[in-house]
Amino acid sequence: MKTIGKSLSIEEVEVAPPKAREVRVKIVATGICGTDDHVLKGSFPNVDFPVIPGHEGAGIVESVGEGVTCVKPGDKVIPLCLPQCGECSFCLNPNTNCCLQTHLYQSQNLMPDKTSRFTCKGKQVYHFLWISTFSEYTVMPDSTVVRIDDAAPLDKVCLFGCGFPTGYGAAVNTAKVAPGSTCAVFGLGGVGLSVIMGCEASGASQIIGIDINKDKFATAKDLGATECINPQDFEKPIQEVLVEMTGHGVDYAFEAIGRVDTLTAALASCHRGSGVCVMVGEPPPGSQLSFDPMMLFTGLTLKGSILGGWKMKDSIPKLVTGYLQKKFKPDVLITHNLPFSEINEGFELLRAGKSIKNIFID
Ligand code: COD
Ligand code: ZN
Ligand code: ZN
Repeated sequence: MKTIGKSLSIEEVEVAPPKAREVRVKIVATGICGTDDHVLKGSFPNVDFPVIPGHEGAGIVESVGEGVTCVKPGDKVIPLCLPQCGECSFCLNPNTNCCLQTHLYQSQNLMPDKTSRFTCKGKQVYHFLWISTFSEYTVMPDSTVVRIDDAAPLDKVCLFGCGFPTGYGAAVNTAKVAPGSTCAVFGLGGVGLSVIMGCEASGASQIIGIDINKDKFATAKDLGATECINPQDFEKPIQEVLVEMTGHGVDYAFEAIGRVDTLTAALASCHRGSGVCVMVGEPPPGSQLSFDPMMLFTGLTLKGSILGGWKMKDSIPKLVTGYLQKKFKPDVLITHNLPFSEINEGFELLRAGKSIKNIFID
């Protein structure tokens, strides 16, 4: 549980039974995503405290409320940090995965009936993105949970709740990286490394990883990066270095850090006639992007990608099945397996750049 200004504390929390169209899940494994750290730092918009964060988990359905037909007790499931209600105009639009129930359009700090299922010492505790995976039991609407293959190892496939599909999908869905192309990936955390996996799977011939932490380079190269560079090693701006390395700029640039300066650099490193820049990270609330509009005039494209463009209910089970068929290797991202009691140590490791993905098991 998190109260603003403090690290996480582990508390006894009462978790009420699911109401109609809600599901109570026993979380078996959860990862930490960079966004959870944004919540702890207070830089994720519209979070109410005290809150139970966590949005990259996997578990087993414990009970279901009235009217739930998509899952039943005993099913292995992944909670979805991006809902797919299946009914709103966004869900019916094949060109977006951003359901109107996401936190971008309505608060997900309380259940849809505006009450909480969490109580601690008699006081209400808030939900995070409706799924709060840093909890032994958690309740979520049925639009934010999906059944996965019974054979799926939950301590691995929890990564399909956010980090892996976010990065991989940015390359294969949002950018649609073409074979033989050149790519630059800014930020080599769990998300950026998953972008590299997507570029590699798409047949890119040059994949350049960019990070200020050189310790990330070896994994990036294992996953398909052809070169890795640290902007601090150059006198000139990194976009100029990338343009020189590729002739006229990269075909695709991905920003997976969540900063405006690196987004501007990613944009400027793209091929001016045909490059595609994909914004994967979320810059701090209230920030503004400033660039010469002539950059777009000759054909450069700037796009955003949330959760890799996947409609999550439709796609996550298929991705998990693909993992069981050895089509993806997100396990490479798991650097630490820790007991849940060490969750704060996990955040310390992430902030110190010593871990990529920490997985917590009950
Ligand atoms: N230049 C180069 N690299 C940098 C810089 C810099 N100025 N600053 C930091 N980095 C590197 C770090 O060394 C690190 O390796 C990497 O950037 C960031 O990695 P992590 O491990 O901290 O973060 P991830 O990969 O787990 O997550 C990154 C996101 C950008 C996706 C995340 O923080 C974010 O912005 N999330 C919100 C976007 C969203 O909605 N995502 C989907 C749901 S969470
Ligand atoms: Zn995330
Ligand atoms: Zn919807």
